[in-house]
Amino acid sequence: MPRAAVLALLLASATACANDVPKPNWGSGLLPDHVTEQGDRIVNLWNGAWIAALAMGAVVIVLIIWAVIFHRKRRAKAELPPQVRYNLPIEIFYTVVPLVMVSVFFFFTARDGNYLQEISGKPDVKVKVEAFQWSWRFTSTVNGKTLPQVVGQPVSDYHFGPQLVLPVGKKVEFELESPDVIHSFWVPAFLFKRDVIPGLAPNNKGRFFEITTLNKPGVYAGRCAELCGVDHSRMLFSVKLVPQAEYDQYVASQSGSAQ
Ligand SMILES: [Cu+2]
Repeated sequence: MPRAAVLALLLASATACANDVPKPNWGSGLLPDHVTEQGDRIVNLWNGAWIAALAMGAVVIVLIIWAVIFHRKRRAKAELPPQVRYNLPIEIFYTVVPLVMVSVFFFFTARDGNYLQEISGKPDVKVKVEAFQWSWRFTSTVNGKTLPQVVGQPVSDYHFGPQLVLPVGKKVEFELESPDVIHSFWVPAFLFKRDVIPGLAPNNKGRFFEITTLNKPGVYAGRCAELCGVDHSRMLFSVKLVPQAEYDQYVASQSGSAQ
Protein backbone atom coordinates (compact mmCIF):
# COMPACT_ATOMS: atom_id res chain seq x y z
CA MET A 1 0.00 0.00 0.00
CA PRO A 2 2.66 2.63 0.93
CA ARG A 3 4.54 1.76 -2.28
CA ALA A 4 1.38 2.17 -4.34
CA ALA A 5 0.74 5.51 -2.68
CA VAL A 6 4.27 6.71 -3.43
CA LEU A 7 3.92 5.54 -7.03
CA ALA A 8 0.58 7.30 -7.41
CA LEU A 9 2.06 10.49 -5.98
CA LEU A 10 5.06 10.25 -8.28
CA LEU A 11 2.81 9.66 -11.29
CA ALA A 12 0.62 12.63 -10.42
CA SER A 13 3.55 14.99 -9.84
CA ALA A 14 5.47 13.73 -12.87
CA THR A 15 2.56 14.38 -15.20
CA ALA A 16 1.88 17.71 -13.51
CA CYS A 17 5.22 19.17 -14.50
CA ALA A 18 4.97 17.77 -18.00
CA ASN A 19 2.11 20.04 -19.05
CA ASP A 20 4.06 21.48 -21.97
CA VAL A 21 5.20 18.21 -23.54
CA PRO A 22 3.66 17.87 -27.01
CA LYS A 23 1.96 14.59 -27.95
CA PRO A 24 4.42 12.07 -29.40
CA ASN A 25 3.83 11.15 -33.01
CA TRP A 26 4.95 7.76 -34.35
CA GLY A 27 4.96 9.08 -37.92
CA SER A 28 7.84 11.40 -37.11
CA GLY A 29 9.75 8.95 -34.93
CA LEU A 30 8.04 10.02 -31.66
CA LEU A 31 9.22 13.59 -32.14
CA PRO A 32 6.66 16.32 -31.44
CA ASP A 33 5.02 18.03 -34.42
CA HIS A 34 7.38 20.67 -35.68
CA VAL A 35 6.68 24.22 -36.80
CA THR A 36 9.84 25.08 -38.73
CA GLU A 37 11.14 24.17 -42.17
CA GLN A 38 14.40 23.10 -40.51
CA GLY A 39 12.37 20.57 -38.51
CA ASP A 40 11.80 18.47 -41.68
CA ARG A 41 15.52 17.88 -41.96
CA ILE A 42 15.81 17.01 -38.28
CA VAL A 43 12.97 14.46 -38.51
CA ASN A 44 14.69 12.84 -41.51
CA LEU A 45 18.07 12.70 -39.78
CA TRP A 46 16.49 11.30 -36.62
CA ASN A 47 14.46 8.63 -38.45
CA GLY A 48 17.34 7.74 -40.79
CA ALA A 49 19.68 7.26 -37.83
CA TRP A 50 17.11 5.09 -36.03
CA ILE A 51 16.45 2.93 -39.09
CA ALA A 52 20.18 2.43 -39.74
CA ALA A 53 20.86 1.65 -36.07
CA LEU A 54 17.92 -0.76 -35.79
CA ALA A 55 18.88 -2.54 -39.02
CA MET A 56 22.46 -2.91 -37.78
CA GLY A 57 21.18 -4.07 -34.39
CA ALA A 58 18.99 -6.70 -36.08
CA VAL A 59 21.99 -8.07 -38.03
CA VAL A 60 24.08 -8.26 -34.84
CA ILE A 61 21.34 -9.93 -32.79
CA VAL A 62 20.66 -12.51 -35.53
CA LEU A 63 24.40 -13.29 -35.72
CA ILE A 64 24.61 -13.66 -31.93
CA ILE A 65 21.63 -16.00 -31.82
CA TRP A 66 23.01 -17.99 -34.75
CA ALA A 67 26.41 -18.32 -33.03
CA VAL A 68 24.80 -19.34 -29.74
CA ILE A 69 22.69 -22.04 -31.35
CA PHE A 70 25.10 -23.48 -33.93
CA HIS A 71 28.33 -23.19 -31.99
CA ARG A 72 27.11 -24.19 -28.55
CA LYS A 73 29.13 -26.80 -26.70
CA ARG A 74 27.86 -30.22 -27.62
CA ARG A 75 28.17 -33.16 -25.28
CA ALA A 76 29.28 -35.57 -28.01
CA LYS A 77 32.48 -33.72 -28.85
CA ALA A 78 33.97 -31.74 -26.02
CA GLU A 79 37.12 -30.47 -27.75
CA LEU A 80 37.54 -26.86 -28.83
CA PRO A 81 36.67 -25.94 -32.40
CA PRO A 82 39.57 -24.81 -34.65
CA GLN A 83 41.00 -21.54 -33.25
CA VAL A 84 41.45 -19.01 -36.06
CA ARG A 85 43.74 -16.00 -35.68
CA TYR A 86 45.38 -13.47 -37.96
CA ASN A 87 42.77 -13.95 -40.63
CA LEU A 88 43.59 -10.96 -42.80
CA PRO A 89 40.40 -10.83 -44.90
CA ILE A 90 38.22 -10.93 -41.75
CA GLU A 91 40.29 -8.25 -40.02
CA ILE A 92 40.09 -5.97 -43.04
CA PHE A 93 36.36 -6.68 -43.23
CA TYR A 94 35.65 -5.76 -39.62
CA THR A 95 37.76 -2.63 -39.85
CA VAL A 96 36.28 -1.36 -43.09
CA VAL A 97 32.61 -2.04 -42.32
CA PRO A 98 32.46 0.06 -39.10
CA LEU A 99 34.48 2.79 -40.84
CA VAL A 100 31.91 2.91 -43.61
CA MET A 101 29.05 3.00 -41.09
CA VAL A 102 30.62 5.77 -39.05
CA SER A 103 31.39 7.72 -42.23
CA VAL A 104 27.76 7.51 -43.35
CA PHE A 105 26.52 8.74 -39.96
CA PHE A 106 29.16 11.47 -39.96
CA PHE A 107 28.27 12.60 -43.47
CA PHE A 108 24.56 13.07 -42.76
CA THR A 109 25.15 14.59 -39.32
CA ALA A 110 27.69 17.10 -40.67
CA ARG A 111 25.52 17.93 -43.70
CA ASP A 112 22.43 18.58 -41.58
CA GLY A 113 24.40 20.33 -38.83
CA ASN A 114 25.76 22.76 -41.39
CA TYR A 115 22.32 23.27 -42.89
CA LEU A 116 20.85 24.07 -39.45
CA GLN A 117 23.53 26.69 -38.82
CA GLU A 118 22.97 28.47 -42.12
CA ILE A 119 22.01 32.11 -41.76
CA SER A 120 20.62 33.97 -44.76
CA GLY A 121 21.42 37.40 -43.32
CA LYS A 122 18.05 38.57 -44.69
CA PRO A 123 15.57 37.62 -41.99
CA ASP A 124 12.01 39.00 -41.94
CA VAL A 125 12.19 39.27 -38.17
CA LYS A 126 15.20 39.49 -35.89
CA VAL A 127 14.84 38.46 -32.29
CA LYS A 128 17.32 39.16 -29.59
CA VAL A 129 16.92 36.59 -26.86
CA GLU A 130 18.39 37.39 -23.47
CA ALA A 131 18.33 34.51 -21.03
CA PHE A 132 18.84 35.46 -17.42
CA GLN A 133 18.35 33.90 -14.01
CA TRP A 134 15.43 32.97 -14.35
CA SER A 135 13.47 34.11 -17.32
CA TRP A 136 13.73 35.61 -20.78
CA ARG A 137 13.78 38.96 -22.50
CA PHE A 138 12.75 39.07 -26.17
CA THR A 139 13.41 42.06 -28.40
CA SER A 140 12.03 41.80 -31.94
CA THR A 141 13.13 43.97 -34.84
CA VAL A 142 10.88 44.12 -37.92
CA ASN A 143 11.52 46.30 -40.98
CA GLY A 144 14.08 48.30 -39.03
CA LYS A 145 11.63 48.96 -36.19
CA THR A 146 12.48 47.62 -32.76
CA LEU A 147 9.48 46.54 -30.71
CA PRO A 148 9.28 46.98 -26.94
CA GLN A 149 10.94 44.23 -24.95
CA VAL A 150 8.93 41.31 -23.66
CA VAL A 151 10.30 40.47 -20.22
CA GLY A 152 9.23 37.52 -18.11
CA GLN A 153 9.65 36.18 -14.63
CA PRO A 154 9.81 32.65 -13.24
CA VAL A 155 6.46 30.85 -13.66
CA SER A 156 5.20 27.29 -13.30
CA ASP A 157 3.07 27.28 -16.46
CA TYR A 158 4.47 28.41 -19.79
CA HIS A 159 1.21 30.20 -20.62
CA PHE A 160 2.11 32.77 -17.97
CA GLY A 161 5.71 33.20 -19.09
CA PRO A 162 6.92 35.82 -21.58
CA GLN A 163 5.45 35.32 -25.03
CA LEU A 164 7.33 35.80 -28.26
CA VAL A 165 4.97 36.55 -31.17
CA LEU A 166 6.15 35.58 -34.67
CA PRO A 167 4.54 35.50 -38.12
CA VAL A 168 4.06 32.20 -39.99
CA GLY A 169 5.97 31.40 -43.18
CA LYS A 170 8.82 33.82 -42.41
CA LYS A 171 12.54 33.73 -41.75
CA VAL A 172 13.42 34.54 -38.16
CA GLU A 173 16.95 35.13 -36.96
CA PHE A 174 17.70 34.65 -33.30
CA GLU A 175 20.59 36.17 -31.41
CA LEU A 176 21.25 34.65 -28.00
CA GLU A 177 22.78 36.41 -25.06
CA SER A 178 23.17 35.79 -21.34
CA PRO A 179 24.38 38.22 -18.66
CA ASP A 180 24.98 35.52 -16.04
CA VAL A 181 25.33 31.75 -16.56
CA ILE A 182 24.81 29.26 -19.38
CA HIS A 183 21.16 28.73 -20.30
CA SER A 184 19.67 26.88 -23.24
CA PHE A 185 16.97 28.18 -25.56
CA TRP A 186 14.58 25.34 -26.28
CA VAL A 187 11.27 25.30 -28.07
CA PRO A 188 10.46 21.58 -28.45
CA ALA A 189 8.29 22.33 -31.51
CA PHE A 190 11.40 23.73 -33.25
CA LEU A 191 13.10 20.33 -32.68
CA PHE A 192 16.11 22.44 -31.84
CA LYS A 193 17.87 23.88 -28.85
CA ARG A 194 20.92 26.02 -28.52
CA ASP A 195 22.97 26.89 -25.45
CA VAL A 196 23.00 30.55 -24.47
CA ILE A 197 26.59 31.19 -23.47
CA PRO A 198 27.62 34.38 -21.71
CA GLY A 199 30.59 36.34 -22.98
CA LEU A 200 30.65 35.30 -26.64
CA ALA A 201 32.05 37.89 -29.05
CA PRO A 202 29.34 39.88 -30.89
CA ASN A 203 30.14 38.13 -34.18
CA ASN A 204 30.50 34.63 -32.75
CA LYS A 205 28.42 32.20 -34.83
CA GLY A 206 27.35 30.41 -31.66
CA ARG A 207 25.09 33.37 -30.88
CA PHE A 208 22.97 33.07 -34.01
CA PHE A 209 20.57 30.69 -35.66
CA GLU A 210 17.75 31.04 -38.13
CA ILE A 211 14.45 29.28 -38.63
CA THR A 212 11.73 29.50 -41.25
CA THR A 213 8.34 29.17 -39.61
CA LEU A 214 5.74 26.88 -41.16
CA ASN A 215 2.13 27.86 -41.63
CA LYS A 216 1.09 26.39 -38.28
CA PRO A 217 -0.43 29.09 -36.08
CA GLY A 218 -0.55 28.24 -32.40
CA VAL A 219 1.09 28.72 -29.03
CA TYR A 220 4.18 26.60 -28.42
CA ALA A 221 5.95 25.96 -25.15
CA GLY A 222 9.56 26.94 -24.56
CA ARG A 223 11.92 26.40 -21.68
CA CYS A 224 15.49 26.60 -20.46
CA ALA A 225 17.27 23.30 -21.11
CA GLU A 226 20.45 23.92 -19.12
CA LEU A 227 20.38 23.67 -15.33
CA CYS A 228 21.05 27.28 -14.35
CA GLY A 229 20.06 27.68 -10.73
CA VAL A 230 17.22 27.45 -8.25
CA ASP A 231 14.40 28.58 -10.56
CA HIS A 232 15.68 26.85 -13.70
CA SER A 233 12.53 24.73 -13.95
CA ARG A 234 10.36 27.86 -13.90
CA MET A 235 12.21 29.53 -16.76
CA LEU A 236 9.26 28.97 -19.08
CA PHE A 237 8.07 30.97 -22.07
CA SER A 238 5.95 30.55 -25.17
CA VAL A 239 6.17 31.25 -28.87
CA LYS A 240 2.96 32.29 -30.60
CA LEU A 241 2.82 31.84 -34.36
CA VAL A 242 0.21 34.04 -36.02
CA PRO A 243 -0.85 34.79 -39.63
CA GLN A 244 0.86 37.80 -41.22
CA ALA A 245 -2.19 40.13 -40.88
CA GLU A 246 -2.43 39.41 -37.17
CA TYR A 247 1.30 39.94 -36.82
CA ASP A 248 1.10 43.34 -38.55
CA GLN A 249 -1.63 44.28 -36.08
CA TYR A 250 0.55 43.14 -33.21
CA VAL A 251 3.49 45.19 -34.48
CA ALA A 252 1.26 48.26 -34.87
CA SER A 253 -0.12 47.91 -31.32
CA GLN A 254 3.38 47.44 -29.93
CA SER A 255 4.81 50.49 -31.71
CA GLY A 256 2.00 52.52 -30.11
CA SER A 257 2.70 51.29 -26.60
CA ALA A 258 6.41 52.00 -27.03
CA GLN A 259 5.67 55.69 -26.76
CU1 LIG B 1 18.30 28.92 -17.59
